[in-house]
Amino acid sequence: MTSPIVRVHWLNESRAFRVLWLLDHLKIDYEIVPYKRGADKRAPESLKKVHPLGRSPVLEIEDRETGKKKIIPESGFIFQYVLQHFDKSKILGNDDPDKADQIQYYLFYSEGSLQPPLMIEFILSLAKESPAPFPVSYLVGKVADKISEKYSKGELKNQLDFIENEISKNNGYLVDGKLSAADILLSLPLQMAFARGFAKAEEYPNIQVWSKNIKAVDSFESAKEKAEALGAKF
Ligand SMILES: N[C@@H](CCC(=O)N[C@@H](CS)C(=O)NCC(=O)O)C(=O)O
Repeated sequence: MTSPIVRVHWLNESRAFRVLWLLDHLKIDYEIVPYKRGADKRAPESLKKVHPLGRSPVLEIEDRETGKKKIIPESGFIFQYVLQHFDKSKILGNDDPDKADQIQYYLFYSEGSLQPPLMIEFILSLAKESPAPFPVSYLVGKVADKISEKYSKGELKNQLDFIENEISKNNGYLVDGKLSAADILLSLPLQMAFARGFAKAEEYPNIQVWSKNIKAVDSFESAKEKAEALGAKF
């Protein structure tokens, strides 16, 4: 059986970089279909031709013999699909069923639990930065701070404390003391939490070391080069 054509619908400054990293780590040949965000930061309409939601990443698998295409949206689902179909020797999965379940858990956890408070913090920061005359700017700032204080800041802390502890219990990684799909998927939201100033790096030393260590692999560099060739900034 011939291997299918694998295409990544990649949007700049998005969650899609992780899919390149995942595929590079598994040494899977793939094509990149690039999309560029507009001035409004949204994806171009052409992405909706791939999947109606018009979001990236989307993985496309094309059977070379029949031409039949399968469209796989949603980062966690893409990771699950790739592990199931392209990682038979469990390079980024795990032979131990309990450990494999833990990896699966993180594939759901990323968008289900970690991204929501991060997204709220991000929207609140945009609201605070948006130009508005006084006293509107003052009131918006007050309301944003209140929502952050009552919900998203505490919830983000809850999530980061959990991850910090898991990394310490699992010898520097999320599962089984070695790089897995879980680490690659969580790399982006955890990096964002600190880069956007929603959490202080010095309060999470294990996450900082983890973040550096997981990127010390050839697959990160090769994926980065591919993304940079398309204009990505790191
Ligand atoms: N839950 C989805 C989220 C996909 C998503 O929102 N992607 C963003 C980039 S990180 C996007 O395509 N944004 C473009 C837009 O909103 O127009 C996933 O994990 O893949």
